[in-house]
Amino acid sequence: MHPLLGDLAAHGGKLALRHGAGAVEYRQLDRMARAHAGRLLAEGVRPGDRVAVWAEPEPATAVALVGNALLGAATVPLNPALGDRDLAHVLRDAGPRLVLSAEPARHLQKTPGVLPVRHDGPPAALEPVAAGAVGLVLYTSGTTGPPKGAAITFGACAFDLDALADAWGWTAADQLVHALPLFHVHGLVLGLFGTLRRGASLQLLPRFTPEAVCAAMGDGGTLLFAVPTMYHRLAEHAEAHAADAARLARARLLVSGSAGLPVRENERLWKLFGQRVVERYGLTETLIITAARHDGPRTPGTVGPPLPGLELRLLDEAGHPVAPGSEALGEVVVRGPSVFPGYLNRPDATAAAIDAQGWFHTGDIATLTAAGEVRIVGRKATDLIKTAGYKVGAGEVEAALLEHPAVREAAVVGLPDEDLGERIAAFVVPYEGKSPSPQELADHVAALLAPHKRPRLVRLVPALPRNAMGKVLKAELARQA
Ligand code: MLC
Ligand code: AMP
Repeated sequence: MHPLLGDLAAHGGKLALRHGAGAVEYRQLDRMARAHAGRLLAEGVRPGDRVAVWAEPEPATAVALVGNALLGAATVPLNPALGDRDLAHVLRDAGPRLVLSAEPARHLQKTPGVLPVRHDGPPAALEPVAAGAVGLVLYTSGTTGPPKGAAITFGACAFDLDALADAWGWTAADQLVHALPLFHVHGLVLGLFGTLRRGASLQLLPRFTPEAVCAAMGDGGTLLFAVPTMYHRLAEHAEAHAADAARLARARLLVSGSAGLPVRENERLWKLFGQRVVERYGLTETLIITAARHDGPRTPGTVGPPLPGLELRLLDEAGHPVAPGSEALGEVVVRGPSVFPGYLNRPDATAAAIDAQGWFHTGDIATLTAAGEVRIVGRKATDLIKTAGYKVGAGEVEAALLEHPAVREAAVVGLPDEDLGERIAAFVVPYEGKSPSPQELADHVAALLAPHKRPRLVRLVPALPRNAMGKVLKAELARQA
């Protein structure tokens, strides 16, 4: 039995995955994934090796992700829109044995050795995989420097998914509507692996649009996982399309996460869909650590209680746990089976995040209600931005801007945004005689890093406001904007 995926073939002819008109049954998925694993073995890949996969939202990608897991290889999923600088960093840092893609022609220029996903050979007989083996390396941004590769074990995923299944009454009868990227925890661990661990079904959409999500919910979908930006766009759409609002209203459960859902938006969704969206909270490094229950209170503005089996505390500035119901602020720290073992090649960053007692320090600031629900109110680091559910470091965007020949200085902040939660704004001091256009600078960042890291607002300024020590006053910039 695989520690994360169990025995896929045991689900027989049950629908695993739909994509457009295509459908894949569990026994087909199992056979294709084992054929993929056999092909990896033939290419010299061994359990424990890393294999990169361009994460196109396609069935062949799912086959590669599942097949890698069955073999015990660690998948390094790549955002199909990844820019040159971030891609080079990930490939250098992770050192994958192979780079695979469902659409290799699309990535040939950036990864010349990329191989097509193939699953037409004989299925491999595979060795047992340990629960403690690393199954994923997921790249996540910090305040400065390039993204860090978080190592995630199969066992951590299994623990987390079982806790969530209990919280949400998630069973084999559910059909998840999936329009999230397959290269982060939300879409990959919860959406894809979560569905397969339950023996449930998935509708994999080629991209998020409100129309496509509503149509899929009306076509057998029972469960929706989405980020607040998606719920915002669904609300806008549903207000103008009553039939689609009714399709979402019939959902068994609507779940939001990866960023805070504003209370006002939550109320709007309640009015539109007649049910409260269920919120949950987590990080790449810890997986999901709190969740509202399907049969419990869904208090707007809170992300539910800690999942059973995890220890969670809020530490005040003196390092003392705050009491539930006290309204006192504290940093969320967490310990338990879903916490990652560390960042790849970064013992320094791992030691900074996990203390000697094994507590992972999230950097998120929260309060605890008297009922033990967590209310996230902010973040310790102002240089981390959450935009459309993606974490972006101000430092990485500033570094990319400084590589543009017209940019002398740059400062990046997150501004409040109704749709994105936070919008990346860049303040740029150009070299004398230069006046790069906002579009040019946004394109430059998108090409180096990724489109979601591009600034949505660029302002050319003669100088950056600084304090006596020379430090840029980012709060002042945000106020000006
Ligand atoms: C625009 N585009 C550009 C561009 N300007 N591309 C390159 N250069 C430029 N200068 C393109 C974009 O690539 C995209 O293209 C299109 O324009 C629209 O871009 P957008 O408005 O930025 O976003 P959109 O495609 O509308 O997507 C919105 C979204 C997406 C909500 C669907 O942001 C999303 O999927 N977010 C989810 C993030 C997520 O899963 N986070 C989980 C992290 S895990 P094209 O071709 O693509 O249309 C985690 C843990 C936890 O946080 O708790 O879950
Ligand atoms: P990532 O590193 O991309 O996994 O992002 C993790 C961060 O997303 C957390 O540290 C939080 O700041 C934020 N986050 C995730 N879920 C929620 C939520 N439900 N409410 C508020 N913030 C969230």
